[in-house]
Amino acid sequence: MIFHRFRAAVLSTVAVLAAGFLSTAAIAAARDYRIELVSAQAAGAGKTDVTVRLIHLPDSKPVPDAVIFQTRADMAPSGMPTMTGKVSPAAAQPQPGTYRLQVETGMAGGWALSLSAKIQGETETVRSTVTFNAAQ
Ligand SMILES: [Cu+2]
Repeated sequence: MIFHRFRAAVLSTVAVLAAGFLSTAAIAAARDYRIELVSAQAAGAGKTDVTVRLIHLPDSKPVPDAVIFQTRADMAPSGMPTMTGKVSPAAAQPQPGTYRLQVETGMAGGWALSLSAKIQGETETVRSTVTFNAAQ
């Protein structure tokens, strides 16, 4: 984490020197993270519990206490991008670094879940999309 802050400070100095570097610096921070699918399990009729893991790539460690604040689920992988499902936090949360959301998957098939995560100590929002299969 100390290395992380040091590098962020270097990047903001560069940004002050040349405003054009600002967006590049922001993208570099978000790219240090990956959101990956852990599991997609049926959770009653028309509902799927989707568990994802947030990874800090430089040390491959799961990141706890992130805030998932923007979500969207749709059937784009099945050729139905306008068919959406409501997303809410699942009642029971898994171990730190993993996050579980419940998606109202009214239809079986391939779904895409887009997430935005706010990570402590990072100014840049991490955005990612995972795909999963919903059973009926
Ligand atoms: Cu559909």
